[in-house]
Amino acid sequence: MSILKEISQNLQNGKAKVVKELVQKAIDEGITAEMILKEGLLHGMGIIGEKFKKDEVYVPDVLIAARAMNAGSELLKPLLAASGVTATGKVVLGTVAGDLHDIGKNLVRMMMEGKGLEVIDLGVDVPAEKFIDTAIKENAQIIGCSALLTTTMGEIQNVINAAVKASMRHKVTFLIGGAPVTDTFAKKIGADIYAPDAATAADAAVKVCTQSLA
Ligand code: B1M
Repeated sequence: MSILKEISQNLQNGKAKVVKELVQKAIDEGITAEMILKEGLLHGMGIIGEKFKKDEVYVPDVLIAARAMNAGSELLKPLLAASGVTATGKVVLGTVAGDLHDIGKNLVRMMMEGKGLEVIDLGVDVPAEKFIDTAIKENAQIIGCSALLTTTMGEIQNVINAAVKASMRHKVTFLIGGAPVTDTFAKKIGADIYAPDAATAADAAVKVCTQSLA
């Protein structure tokens, strides 16, 4: 079995320690961080997602797989960070209220930090007001909202509404993403940018921060 397949398999089995060791081994063998992420970690997470949908695995199985995913991706952080691009800017990032999914958000943070941006990560289940209060206090250029559930994606609209209420909507760019989120949805709720993946989110954030400096 190839090392990437082994990473995927052990992630599905929730073996965080083994996943970490295998990720380190793959790095030492010269496999790129992008490949380890896509064909090892995300591949395994995708299979877990499919099984979860079909009721073949349950919440605890998904949770331990998620832990293994986070353990493995932490090792990739410095490598994904070595992008050569250095930007300045501040992003307030979080998963919206009612939503506990953080793997995608963590990848967005890693990619943004890799490009030199300062990311204030508010974590998961973040109330709308917390996004706004933090963005005001930190003078952030971007508010990034992640949502993974069809039942929580509407919360992004509440964050935008809270920005309008606080008379600071014009001061920030809303960058949004997450599996159920689409460009059409972003336009409908008045968000500025929809990014389908972490790399696109980081590139878009750099563009916004570069423009706001000019
Ligand atoms: Co959840 N869950 N989950 N879950 N879970 C999904 C999302 C689901 C699709 C599974 C399924 O049924 N197939 C389904 C949602 C259905 C729907 O709403 N349509 C679901 C459900 C139903 C639930 C619960 C309700 C289950 C229950 O309790 N009965 C529950 C809800 C809890 C809550 O949040 N209140 C629940 C719980 C959980 C766990 C806690 C067990 C765990 C999360 C652990 C954690 O995150 N620490 C979990 C997981 C892991 C998943 C799946 C399997 C994997 C999600 C993931 O991490 N994917 C997921 C199934 C799936 O997606 N295939 C599922 C990998 C990650 C890299 O992708 O987050 O999409 P993703 O991020 C992508 C892009 O979306 C984008 O970039 C990333 C890629 O580069 N992106 C952004 C994300 N955020 C962005 C922000 C941006 C820009 C881009 O800008 C700011």
